[in-house]
Amino acid sequence: MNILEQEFIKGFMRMCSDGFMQGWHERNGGNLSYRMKEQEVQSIQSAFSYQRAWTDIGTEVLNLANEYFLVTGSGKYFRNVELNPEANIGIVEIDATGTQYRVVWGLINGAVPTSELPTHLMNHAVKKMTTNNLHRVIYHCHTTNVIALTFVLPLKDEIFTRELWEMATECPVVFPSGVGVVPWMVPGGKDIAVATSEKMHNYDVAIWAHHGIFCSGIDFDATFGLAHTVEKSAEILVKMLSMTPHKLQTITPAQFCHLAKEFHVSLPEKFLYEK
Ligand code: 2HA
Ligand code: ZN
Repeated sequence: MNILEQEFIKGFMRMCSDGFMQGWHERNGGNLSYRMKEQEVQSIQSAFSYQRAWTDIGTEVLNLANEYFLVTGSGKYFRNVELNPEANIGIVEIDATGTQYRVVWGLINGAVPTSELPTHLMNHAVKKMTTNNLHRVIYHCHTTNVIALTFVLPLKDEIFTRELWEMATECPVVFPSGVGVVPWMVPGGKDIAVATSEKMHNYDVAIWAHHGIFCSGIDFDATFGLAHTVEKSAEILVKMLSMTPHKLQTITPAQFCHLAKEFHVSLPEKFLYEK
């Protein structure tokens, strides 16, 4: 059995390359994690090594106890993942208390998981609970146009959601619950992990002001597609604002309601305010 032949590893690596090609992963920017299925763990567990030390996560994720995650490495470049997976990504096991992890495969030469591990794991913990175990992918990327917008739009969930929805008809269908906005915070620790995971109770997308986005989804396609849709919409908004600060016409709340009915999605009232 070859670990690198596993479908979930191939999907993970393809997503890293796709994100790099979008321009969202300059240098070591961004990180990705995947919560493995039990049968995926079983099928490759014989190749795991349990020699490496347990390390504090820096937060507690009790409902992820004993689970395994495929993660990108700290300081590693997305563009290098496909070239040398064992050096740039790895599998970590969470201990029985949900407070420690250890590397069981990959991340060779003493490499460690992403500096955003606390946010990834706290988001997984929330999504495992709120999606009835369905969501498995958490993705962080430095999406250029979303970041640009965090300098000119008020950092409010209602405003970002509504502006992004208005820029492309498919947006309310792709992210009907909306997007959350986390104000600027120091990355890489528990505080930003707590703030982000609070947003993940309501949304599948959390924007980090002046930094990037976090997305959650059931698989690599859905999660990458979500980031792609949000960033495309942000790009249209940046273009529109570059032409004029005023829209001559847009999609109205009544039209969003019509769309929601036809596409069988429910859109929270708080985003359908009259301007
Ligand atoms: O460098 O993106 O947020 C990795 C990051 C930290
Ligand atoms: Zn980042």
